[in-house]
Parts: sequence; C-alpha cells; structure tokens
Amino acid sequence: MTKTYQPNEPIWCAGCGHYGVRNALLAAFRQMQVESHQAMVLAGIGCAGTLQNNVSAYGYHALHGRVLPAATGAKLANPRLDVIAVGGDGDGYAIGCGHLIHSFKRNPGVVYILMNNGTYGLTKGQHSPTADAEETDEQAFDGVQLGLSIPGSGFIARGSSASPVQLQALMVAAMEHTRAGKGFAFLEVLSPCVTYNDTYPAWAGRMVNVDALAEYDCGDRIGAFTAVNSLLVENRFATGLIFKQDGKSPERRRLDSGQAPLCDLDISPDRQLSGFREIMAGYGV
Ligand SMILES: Cc1ncc(C[n+]2csc(CCOP(=O)(O)OP(=O)(O)O)c2C)c(N)n1
Ligand code: SF4
Ligand SMILES: [Mg+2]
Repeated sequence: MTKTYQPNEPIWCAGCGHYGVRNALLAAFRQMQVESHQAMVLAGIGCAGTLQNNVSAYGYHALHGRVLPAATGAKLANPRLDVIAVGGDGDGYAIGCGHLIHSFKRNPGVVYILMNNGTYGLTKGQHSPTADAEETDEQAFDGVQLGLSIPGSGFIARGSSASPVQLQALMVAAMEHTRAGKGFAFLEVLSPCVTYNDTYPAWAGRMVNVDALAEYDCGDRIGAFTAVNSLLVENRFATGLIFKQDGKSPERRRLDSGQAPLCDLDISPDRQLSGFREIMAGYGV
C-alpha cells in the first residue's frame, strides 16, 4: 500500500488554517526523513480529520472523538512507528475530551495535533468549547491549561498556522519527544476556519510567544501554569513550547521489561491453537 498510495489533495476551503498544519507536518516529516511506512496518521471526524487523507503514511479515520484510543493501540502494537493523531477542537475538547484527559495521564508515545478553530467547521459553524466567550456567554475552554493541570503530562505546546516555521519546529520537537520514549506530546494549533469563524485578525493580537521570552522556563510546571493563567485572564494565550518534562511511555516500559511489541509476536495459527488449547485445559475442558 505504501508503494502505491498517492495522498488525495485537500478539500478544505481556500484559506483554511488546516492547510498550514498539513504543510508543517509534511515539512517536519521531510526534516526527520520519515518515510511513508514509518508513520501512521490517525484522525478524528471533522474538517481537521480529513488531513489523514492528504499525507503519505499509514492512516486511519477514527470515530468522532475516538482518535486517541486508536492511536494509543497503534503505538503499543508497533512502537517503531511515528504515531500522529490529529483532530479538531470539537473532536478533542468536546466529544473526545475524556480521552484527552486520560492520554495526558497515561502518557502514550503519541503526537496529538489538535487544530483549534473555535467552531465545528465540518457541520457548518456551531459553537465549539473554544468558541469566543463574547458570542456564547460561556468562558472558552483552554486545552493547554487542562494539560498542565494533569500530573504526568509531559509535552504541551501551542502553535499557529500563521507561524509555519515555529509550527514545524514544534512538530519536530513533539516527534523527538515520543521517539525518545518520553510519552504523549500535545500540540494545539490555532488554525482558523475562514468560512464560519475567521479568527485570524482577532487571534493575531492575542498570542504571546513564550519561545521568545528569555526568562520563561518550559521545565517549570508551576511557572508555566501561572504564565498561561495570567495570560488567559488578560484574554491572551501562550504559544510556543509551554511545558516539557521527561516521562516514560507505556510502550517504552514494556520494551524495557523485555516484552516484545505485539507486531513482533508469532501469530501463526498453529501457535495460537496450541495456546488456546492450553487455556481451555486450564478450565478442565
Ligand atoms: C458521534 C458523532 N456525533 C456528531 C457528529 C457530527 N460531526 C461531524 S464533524 C463534527 C464537529 C467537527 O468539529 P471539529 O472537531 O472542531 O473539526 P473542524 O471541522 O472544525 O475542523 C460533528 C459534530 C459525528 N460525525 N459523529
Ligand atoms: S469549513 Fe472552515 S474548517 Fe472546514 S475547510 Fe472550510 S475553512 Fe476549513
Ligand atoms: Mg473545529
């Protein structure tokens, strides 16, 4: 499949922020010399989710909000793959938010790129959890703030499709984190929906790039939490590499304890049958 498969051209509206995300991902793959058979891109449902059709790699289109369990399974089965999960703010912060919380906690070696446009683009512009407070009478949700509050989270970053060089660098850093067996790498990308919620002008003035602040320490969780919260109170948000801490992913722990990855197990029918008979014999059958 990887020899013959040609990715489709994107079907996004002209000017959609998701083009910038796709371009940065392709550039990050080129920079890290990732070949088609070495990566898997899994996606949730939404305009963001169609990205997996546009990248030459193994792919899987999960149910709405369910991309992270599928990606965790893929990484456990084959830790040698670069596993990239992608999806929108509706996918990851609404219907799939429970999986996001537990992915921060469980820390699988998955890169998760969440394209935040403050709306449900594919279903024509309903409010999402990150919709502007002025339009909804509700406070907007912040995924970076959530991630920082969960013990065990290890890589939290935010980029923008309007800053392609930084976005590529953050994707490379996220892939290096997972490849080193350190665990889950969360990258929110501000990726405006120009058709239903064009936030390019409003967000441009609200971003504060912590990568450019000499005094900012991305290894300090409390400092990062304070900085992120202070900015939110001022109706601004941090971008850049916001927090990074070394952990150990579950698949790394399995390898370290001598357990072979599932993809290397002998699954020949004869072996499975004898194992099945042994189990049944244990029940006296
Ligand atoms: C279980 C389920 N509920 C609802 C839908 C309808 N639906 C499809 S995409 C979507 C929202 C997508 O928004 P988001 O994840 O923010 O992606 P975007 O289109 O904005 O990139 C919804 C509600 C669905 N496909 N499946
Ligand atoms: S509807 Fe919005 S999110 Fe979907 S492709 Fe168009 S601009 Fe992008
Ligand atoms: Mg969206």
